[in-house]
Amino acid sequence: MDSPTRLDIRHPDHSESPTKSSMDNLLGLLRIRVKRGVNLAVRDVRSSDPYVVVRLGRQRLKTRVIRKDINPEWNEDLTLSVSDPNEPVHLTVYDHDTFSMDDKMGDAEVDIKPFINALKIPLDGLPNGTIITKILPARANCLAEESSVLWKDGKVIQDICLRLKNVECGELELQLNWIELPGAKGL
Ligand SMILES: [Ca+2]
Repeated sequence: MDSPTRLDIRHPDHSESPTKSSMDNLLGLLRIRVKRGVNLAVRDVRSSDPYVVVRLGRQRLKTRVIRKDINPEWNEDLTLSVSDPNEPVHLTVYDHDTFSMDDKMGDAEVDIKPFINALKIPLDGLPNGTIITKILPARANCLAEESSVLWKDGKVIQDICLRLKNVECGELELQLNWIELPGAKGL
């Protein structure tokens, strides 16, 4: 039989570029203000040199090291791109050491769903400081105290105080902000 040779022809036009597809899934940017640590664990002789590593999916960002302070004030903004609101943000505190491996000073997760859901509600015209959602501390989250999602200065923010796990002591204070991205899928 005279059958033509089948060729496996790939059509490059049909394959999406990774840049485009990741942009299609992008909801926007989550800006985490890492404000301060409170009563963090001692990992050197009398103090620690703490910094915070923030992870979301494959993204990993960190604050600067603050020397010899277990009540450090970072007030540093770390910005992550969000594609899946069900994915929690992981935070780990480390003690920087010059001549050995950095020691862990606890970790925590943040569920960003309540914050993302609040962003979908039309809020224009609400009085400044209106509380949209409150999240209570529970066994399933790492909250040290009640956390509020607020309408403040024309935007949605969430203040969070985390109790660090896998460590003897320490809390971490954060604030969540949202940045809409032109060209992204959005909420
Ligand atoms: Ca150290």
